[in-house]
Amino acid sequence: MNESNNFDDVLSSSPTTVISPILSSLVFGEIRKNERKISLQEFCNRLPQTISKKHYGKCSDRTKESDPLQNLLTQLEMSPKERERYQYISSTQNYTRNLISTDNQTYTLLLLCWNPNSESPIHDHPCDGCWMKVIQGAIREKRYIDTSKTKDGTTQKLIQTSDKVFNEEQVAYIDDSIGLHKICNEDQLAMSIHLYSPPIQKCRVWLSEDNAWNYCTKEMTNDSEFGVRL
Ligand code: CSS
Ligand code: FE2
Repeated sequence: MNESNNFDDVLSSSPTTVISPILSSLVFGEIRKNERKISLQEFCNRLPQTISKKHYGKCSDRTKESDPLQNLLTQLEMSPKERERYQYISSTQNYTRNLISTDNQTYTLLLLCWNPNSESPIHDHPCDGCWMKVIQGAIREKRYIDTSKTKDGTTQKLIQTSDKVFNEEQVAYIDDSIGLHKICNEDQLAMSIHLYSPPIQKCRVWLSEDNAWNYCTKEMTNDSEFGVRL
């Protein structure tokens, strides 16, 4: 089902024949929330078109539910079998990175498995965007801004701007124009799907929020690819 078909469905199922633009967008939003769930297979089939420049531009507000990629991620429901294939867990790491799909050009899709009481360092995202959907447990995201970059920034510290818990099914979005973040799992094993566009090979990590200049570059490595442990 593509976007225009969805919209046709909404219009044809509406009891009114004339819908104002504002009303139609509200109706559309409501219907989108209730859209049917899609398997990982269908998600991967629809991803290239949804992400392609032709259908997706910077004009979309990616922080909103109406964002085409947020919307597609919201619909995703991995079956236990689909999850089983990618959920490689390692007790010796904070989290594992498990590659599900990539075209090596426009996107990378990963399943991250977070051990209990684990966290990532504060890091950036040298790509146009990072979408995250929690599929098991709860993920806490702390966001920061680097004040050493702003004209009046005098402290040279990272300043925490938000602290939010994302529960199962919730989708988050971040890019470097929004800030840096750190992901924490304070409870049982958690899992999240991460979509990076374009793919990222490295990022900057900070060991402390006290010094914005104290960062290093880290190569991103996968722990499994397409269901095969590396
Ligand atoms: N960026 C981290 C996960 S938090 S978005 C990573 O890909 O390893
Ligand atoms: Fe991140």
